[in-house]
Amino acid sequence: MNRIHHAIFFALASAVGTLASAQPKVYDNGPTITDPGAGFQGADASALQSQLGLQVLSLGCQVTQNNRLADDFTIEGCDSWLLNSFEFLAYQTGSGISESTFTSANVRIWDGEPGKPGSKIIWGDDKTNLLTSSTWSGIYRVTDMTLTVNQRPYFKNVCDLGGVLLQGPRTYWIDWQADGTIFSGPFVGAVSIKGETQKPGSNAVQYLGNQAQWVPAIDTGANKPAQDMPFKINYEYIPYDCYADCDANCKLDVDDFICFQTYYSIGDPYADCDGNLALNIDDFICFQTFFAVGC
Ligand SMILES: [Ca+2]
Ligand SMILES: [Ca+2]
Ligand SMILES: [Ca+2]
Repeated sequence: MNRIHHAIFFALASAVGTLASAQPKVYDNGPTITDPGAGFQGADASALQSQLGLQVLSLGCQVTQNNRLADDFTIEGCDSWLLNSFEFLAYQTGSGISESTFTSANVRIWDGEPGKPGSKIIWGDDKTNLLTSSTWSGIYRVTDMTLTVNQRPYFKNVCDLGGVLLQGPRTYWIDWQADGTIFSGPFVGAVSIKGETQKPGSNAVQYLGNQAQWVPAIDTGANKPAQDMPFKINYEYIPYDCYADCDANCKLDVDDFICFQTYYSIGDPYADCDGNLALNIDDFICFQTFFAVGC
């Protein structure tokens, strides 16, 4: 809990101070390159590791089939993320690398796992094209038996999220689909880690348009390991800084008044809201002011 609040009380500048402390960050859901530089003409290879028993080269997220991919990310504590953009790798078989064939992508954000009771979409839709760029990633999707095949060039597709503000503590899900000028795909291979059949804790899901349901994104090979999908989120990290949230539970309610009174009664410096080194009625007024401003 931040108790250094006195200086900003009279300016009531806490909201401004919070935004000023935002830091650019990248959430990366996992690697794709298994064999750096071992692909076609020295490109990086993202190989399906068939020698480990894996069988699924990629999963579809085709607009034309109404297939989608979804995976989760977690915001810890009471901190907030201001989401700027979403990046995903995908390929269309046989596209070449000189020019992207991708034409559109749509993205949604959920407050829980898609398809589960109680989960709902809190941002985005399945229509709006958010694709702002699509560039050759330098990575080919291949198998470990065919490392230098150049038929599946991964493109890095960037989608504008326009500053969605999400608060922790919560696990959110993001789902996406894409379209392009080639009939095949778009396809995405799972997060790939050399020597491993899965990223620990993998739990991605795929929406199958022809079944109208979400299903686990598992590999059908040995032991059917669950998979995660590669994606990145570029965001501004906004640390939580809220004096009035006395009990630090990420929200303001009557319990925070009780908490303040408790600190006041024991003479804790926290209760010296106006910072004049004395505890009196002015500190109650000060606290009420912070509370009214909110977090
Ligand atoms: Ca996951
Ligand atoms: Ca609280
Ligand atoms: Ca005081």
